[in-house]
Amino acid sequence: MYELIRLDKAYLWPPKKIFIMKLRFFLPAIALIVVAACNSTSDKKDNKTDSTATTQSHDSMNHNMNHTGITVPALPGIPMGAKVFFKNLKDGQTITLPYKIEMGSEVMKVDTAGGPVTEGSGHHHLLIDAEDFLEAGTVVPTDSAHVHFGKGQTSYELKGLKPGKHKLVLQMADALHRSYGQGLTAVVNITVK
Ligand SMILES: [Cu+2]
Repeated sequence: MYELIRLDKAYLWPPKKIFIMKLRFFLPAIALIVVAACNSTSDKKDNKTDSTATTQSHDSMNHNMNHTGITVPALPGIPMGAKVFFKNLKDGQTITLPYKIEMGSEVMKVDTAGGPVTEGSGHHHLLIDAEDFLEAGTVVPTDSAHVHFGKGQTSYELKGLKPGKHKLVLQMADALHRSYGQGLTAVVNITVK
């Protein structure tokens, strides 16, 4: 018995072994720190996502959307030949306000917002001096530069723009106000007299 303990002590005693033992405790400690750091980073990411989600659901509320957050259908693809266009606005046109803009579409059916997400249907949005298009899947913001036509409107009386050059973009989105992307946009640069 005594021999065994002695052997054991002898085995552990050389400083080399102690160093290895220290290392064995030290490494998990480093691993823990790394893990903790990673977690705090992903926490920050989560917070960011959460705040976006809150903004989106706030937008949703503005549009009387019955968004439960449980099942979100995928954004439908754009059918062949589908397009949107300004019926009575051409690039470079000069207009006098108020001006009744007519919004057209081919293949895509114009529907109300908030209903079921249906392929080949959506509603118009007018982007005033804003983006050229909104990435597919991006929820169209609700502000003075982003007008939703969630009741399925196909015309809009444009007014309140200062004289000068302006960019108007027609952007179609699905029932959940998610942009169909650049494929369903029309851009005109106009001058207001
Ligand atoms: Cu919308």
